Amino acid sequence: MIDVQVAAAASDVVIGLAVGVPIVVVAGGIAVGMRMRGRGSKGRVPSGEVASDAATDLELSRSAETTRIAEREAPSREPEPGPTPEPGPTPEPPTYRSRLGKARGLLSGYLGAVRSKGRIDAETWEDLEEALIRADVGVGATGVLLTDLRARVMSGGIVGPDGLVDALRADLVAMLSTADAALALPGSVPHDDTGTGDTSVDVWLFVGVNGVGKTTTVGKVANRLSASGTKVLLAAGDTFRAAAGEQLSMWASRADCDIVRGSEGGDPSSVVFDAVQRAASKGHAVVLADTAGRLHNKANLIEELKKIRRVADRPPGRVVEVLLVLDATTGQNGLAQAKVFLDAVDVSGVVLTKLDGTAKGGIVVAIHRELGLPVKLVGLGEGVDDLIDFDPSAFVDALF
Ligand SMILES: Nc1nc2c(ncn2[C@@H]2O[C@H](COP(=O)(O)OP(=O)(O)OP(=O)(O)O)[C@@H](O)[C@H]2O)c(=O)[nH]1
Ligand SMILES: [Mg+2]
Repeated sequence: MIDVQVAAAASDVVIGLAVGVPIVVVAGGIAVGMRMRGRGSKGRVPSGEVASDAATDLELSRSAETTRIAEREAPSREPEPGPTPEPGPTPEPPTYRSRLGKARGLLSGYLGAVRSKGRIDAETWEDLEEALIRADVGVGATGVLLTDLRARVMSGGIVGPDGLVDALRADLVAMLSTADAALALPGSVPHDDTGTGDTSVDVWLFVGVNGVGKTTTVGKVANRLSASGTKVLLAAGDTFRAAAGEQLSMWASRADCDIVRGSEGGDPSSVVFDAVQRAASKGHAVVLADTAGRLHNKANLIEELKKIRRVADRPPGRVVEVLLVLDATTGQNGLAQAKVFLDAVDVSGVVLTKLDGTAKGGIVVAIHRELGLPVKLVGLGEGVDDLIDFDPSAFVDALF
């Protein structure tokens, strides 16, 4: 981490010292240590870019100020046995199979009943329909799946209950494999770090209603990109809630990346604008922009998102991902919310969070079918590593 609270000179963006200082204090020695580690981590910055990473006088004075405050405050703290521990690493990497227990539990009852019969009869179809509807696959997709399966049973293409369950599994995988779920990762579009040519900065926007997991997802993505050597800058575009910037700062520390914050109630577009400018001048490959999930009314929210997107797309910025974050536990209700966002910003994909805590895993199918959007990432827990790429086969296998 280089400068946890940085803001460029634009009018209403200020350094988040008021909130940042307690973080520095709480983080104690870690904060200073990580800052130093960040300054020394040029190994992950492409060569030839050293000059662009040199701190300006203004930043140095800000950094020094932050450090001074941390040192001044330090003695007043209660003695602690050591630095505040960061959340421990996830014991084992998340897998669909290990985290989709609830969804599998729901389906396995029905599928077990189907399999245990020696034949396919009316009850078989009722069981399958109920299973898919209860898993939130949606009425439309359930109808399509069952119509296809019935036809194949009638024509003799599917024989017996086991064959039927296998065919359903294959159909689901096929249905989920149609959309392009590849992320526009930094490097997939050329980025010139020399500062002489293309200095464009990739911007990812994270949108969605409040509480779905936007900020958490930004943190997880930042951690992943940062760990793979990408220089990431976070933009705290949720200026609506006082705690939002603070929450993102914690993630910036955890992911060892920089953050630009604005003042509470400030213009989020300015925050994103400043983040892009800073990224261009400092050689960050990507800006991950958090946004507010709630404003005074829906029209405000939509207008704000449109503006953020417009501003983020202004050179040197270019919006390469607009990820709609949806909470799987809300099931079909989430789809209605989603449509509002689709109308406002050109969404490139979905991040489906909290799949670990729901039996409604089938919502993935409904998203593909009804929103016409690929699910690109899936949240399988609250930890920093609990985000994985969407994999249709692994996902469906974990349900059966
Ligand atoms: N179990 C589980 N919890 C998650 C997941 N992703 C996020 N959460 C939790 O969901 C809650 C809300 O997450 P936030 O990231 O604050 O949501 P947000 O969309 O930024 O919310 P607002 O800022 O209020 O709009 C937090 O308690 C997260 O830990 C996930 O994949 N699984
Ligand atoms: Mg948030």
